[in-house]
Amino acid sequence: MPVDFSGTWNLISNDNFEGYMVTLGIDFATRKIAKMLKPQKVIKQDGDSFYIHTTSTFRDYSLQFKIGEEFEEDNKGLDNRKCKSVVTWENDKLVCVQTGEKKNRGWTHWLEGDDLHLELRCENQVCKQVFKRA
Ligand code: VLZ
Repeated sequence: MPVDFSGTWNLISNDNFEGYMVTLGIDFATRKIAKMLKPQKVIKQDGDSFYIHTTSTFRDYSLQFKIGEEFEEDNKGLDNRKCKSVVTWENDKLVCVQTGEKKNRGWTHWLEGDDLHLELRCENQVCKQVFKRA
């Protein structure tokens, strides 16, 4: 039985979100706002189906996918680049590969104790976020 990520999660730390956003080409003004945000994630996990909603006072981003099924991702409100994404289990980690213009793009979610961890990758940049249950 895989891990259950379901729940509402609040950001408590955010390392190198700046580097990640620079690599994605997010402009200076947007980065200045975005790095001050404390986004909340709402995750609904039902078997192989996932719904991940990241909300903030500035912008929201939502994603729906099934494990192993490739989908078109538009990254709307982020860098707006389209990519082909697929999410799989690697042991108890949820791993997304986002294939497109940017090399080495993707993310990994896992649980550590009571915390939700997220690593966001793009090219040579890694952003590390930690969330606690709301
Ligand atoms: O998360 O890809 O949980 O999509 C931040 C919104 C959303 C704030 C970051 C506005 C999305 C930023 C991170 C403006 C540039 C992400 C995945 C894993 C699901």
